[in-house]
Amino acid sequence: MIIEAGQSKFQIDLNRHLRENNENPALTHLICEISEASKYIINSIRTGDLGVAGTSNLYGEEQLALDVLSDRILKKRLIHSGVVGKIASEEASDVLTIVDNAEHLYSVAYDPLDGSSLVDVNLAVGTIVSIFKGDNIFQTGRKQVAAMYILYGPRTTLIYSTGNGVHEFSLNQLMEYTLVQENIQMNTKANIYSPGGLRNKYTKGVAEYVRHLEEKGVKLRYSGGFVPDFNQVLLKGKGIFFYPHLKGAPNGKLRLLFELNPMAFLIEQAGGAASNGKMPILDIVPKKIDQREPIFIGCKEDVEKAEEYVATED
Ligand code: AFP
Repeated sequence: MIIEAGQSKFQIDLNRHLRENNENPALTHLICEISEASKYIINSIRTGDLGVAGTSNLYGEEQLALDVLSDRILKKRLIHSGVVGKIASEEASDVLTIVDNAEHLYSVAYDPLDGSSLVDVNLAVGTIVSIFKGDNIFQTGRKQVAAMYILYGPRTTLIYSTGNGVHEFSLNQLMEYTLVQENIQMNTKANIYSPGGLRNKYTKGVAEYVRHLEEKGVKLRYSGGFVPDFNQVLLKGKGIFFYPHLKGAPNGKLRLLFELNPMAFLIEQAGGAASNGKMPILDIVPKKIDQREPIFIGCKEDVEKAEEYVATED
């Protein structure tokens, strides 16, 4: 990245960062359009109706008005971007085709407001986006050309990667995303862990893994929001998040297309790892839009250790 004399790198906005890293102009436009949509989502969170929308998504979860509103905001931006051929939203049951035979365009899978049930208790939530080239949204996560998330917390921050490192931006008072740090890298070992799911539903291997972490003095940090919990693991660089397979729920809770693929892309770009307990998340071939997978994501050594404990269950 070229920094003009006297120019602090921290005044670099998202668009300029993408351009100066010679990203594809259409992909740059798409990522910037998503960042623009996030500003309207912020507004709906800060001022929106927290009431229930009355509809439900394909998981049978009642859609909060904010889920529906955020989905509408993002979908509209993607449809009018001119560079998107297919859309899959965590809030919809089918893939939406905008342009037929769109090999030259992008396909986008997204969770418009992950953790929306936390908004009414004022906890942090986020938007998660996965981007593929072409019109096949059921490719393995390793084929993503970009992944990003926006975290609506005390600060609004945006993290993206196009396969050339992981970079963090913060929204300033002028509503511009300006660079905070580049090429975020994970450490090898965790000192925090973020365990999802009911503990009394943990299988033997996972329960023993938790005991192993606690005996190492690893501290528990869990908010119930995947985006803030993952962001803490990534930015502290010393953590592991897991929402494992459970007794009665062998695939865990989190969705492969909308939550796990983008975060797995980011963590591997940052030198970490993401596994379903048996194989890398990014190598899983999606079979259906609402596919769930167990997830262990964070420091490479801790993910490998989790796989060892899970293997004892076979
Ligand atoms: P919602 O989007 O339905 O609020 O679920 C959020 C989430 O999928 C993810 O953000 C959290 O990591 C996970 O649920 C928390 O699940 P538990 O409430 O079972 O811990």
